[in-house]
Amino acid sequence: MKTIFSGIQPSGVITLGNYIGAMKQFVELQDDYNCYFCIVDQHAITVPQDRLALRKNIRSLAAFYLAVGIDPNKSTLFIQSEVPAHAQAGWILQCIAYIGELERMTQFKDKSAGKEAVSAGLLTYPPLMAADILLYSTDIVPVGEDQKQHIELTRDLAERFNKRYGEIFTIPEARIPKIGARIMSLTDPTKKMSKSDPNQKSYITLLDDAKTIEKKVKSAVTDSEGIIRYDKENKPGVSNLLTIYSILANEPIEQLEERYAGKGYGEFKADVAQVIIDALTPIQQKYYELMESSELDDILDEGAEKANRVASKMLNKMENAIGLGRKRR
Ligand code: ATP
Ligand code: LTN
Repeated sequence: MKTIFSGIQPSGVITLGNYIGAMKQFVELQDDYNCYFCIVDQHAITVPQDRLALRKNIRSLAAFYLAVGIDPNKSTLFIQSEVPAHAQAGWILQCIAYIGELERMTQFKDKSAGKEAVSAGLLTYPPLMAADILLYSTDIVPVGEDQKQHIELTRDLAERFNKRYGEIFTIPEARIPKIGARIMSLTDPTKKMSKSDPNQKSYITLLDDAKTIEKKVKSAVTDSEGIIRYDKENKPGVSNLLTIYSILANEPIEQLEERYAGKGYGEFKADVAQVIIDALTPIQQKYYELMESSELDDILDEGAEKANRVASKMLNKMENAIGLGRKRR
C-alpha cells in the first residue's frame, strides 16, 4: 500500500477552500492508501498566534478531520508538535536547503510582503514541511494548488539529501484535484479563499450557519454580464461559485450551465448557498458531538504514538547517514 501524508494548519476555522481543496480528497483516499493526516501546529506559529486560540484551533481541527469522515481505524491522525522528530528532521533539512530557494517561495513572499518584522520560521517553513512528508516515506501528498511549489521543493531537498548521504528518502508527488484546487475569495475572486484573510466575508467556514452562508454567497462578487457560464479569466466570481456547486452537488459544470441558462444571479446564488448548507449541516452536527466527547483525545494519543514510532526510525536513519551523534547500539 502506498503512503499518503497531508497537513493543515490550525490557524483558524477551516474554510470551504480547505475542505474542497484538501479534506474532501483525504476522505476519498483513505480506503486505498496508508494515510497520515497531521495538525501542523508548528507551522501555524510562523506567524503570531494567540495561545488560547491556538489550543482551541488544534482541537477543533482534529474534530473537523473526523467530522468530514477521516476514520481513525484507517488513517493516523496526530498533532505535529507531539512528534518531536518533525522539528528535529526539519532542522536537518534546513541545513540542506538554500536561503535563495526559500526566498523564492510564493507563500513566503505573500506572507512577508509589507511586514516590518518577519519570523525566521516563515522562511524555513518549507524544510519543516519537507520533514513532515519525508519522515513517513510518503508517496503522495494531496494538497490544494497553492502547495505545489512546496512539494517541488520537498522533492529537491529529498533528492539532494539522497545524493549526498545515500538513498534514504522516497521522492513524493503532489496530488492536486482537477477541479476545486483553488477555491477563490468571495470578495475578491482573483485571490484564493484563505482562513487568515482579515475580511470574514471573503470565506465560508465549515461552522457558518445557514443565514451567514446565504448572506456571504449573496454578497459574493460576480460581474455585470448576467450569464451563468464558466470562464475563469473573464468571470472569476461566477466560475468560482460554479466550481463550488459542481463539487458539492457532484454535478458537472456543463450541466449546471444548461440548467441556469437564462436565469439570473439571484436564483443561482440562492441555490449555491443551499448546496453549501446541505453539505455542511451533517459535518457540523458530527463536529459538535465530537467536541463534547473524550474520544478525540484517545484518537490523538494513539495517532501520536503510531506517528512517533515511524518518524523516529526515519530520523535515526537520517542522523546515521549524516554522522550525527554516536552510532546507536
Ligand atoms: P492560511 O490562509 O491561513 O495560510 P490556508 O487556508 O491556506 O491557511 P492551510 O492550512 O495552509 O490553509 O491549507 C490546508 C490545505 O488546504 C492545503 O492543502 C491547501 O492547499 C488547501 N487550501 C487552502 N486554501 C485553499 C483554497 N482556497 N482552495 C483549495 N484548497 C485550499
Ligand atoms: N504548508 C501547508 C500545510 C502543511 C502540509 C504539510 C501539507 C504543512 N506540512 C505536509 C502537506 C504535507 C499549507 O500551508 N497548506
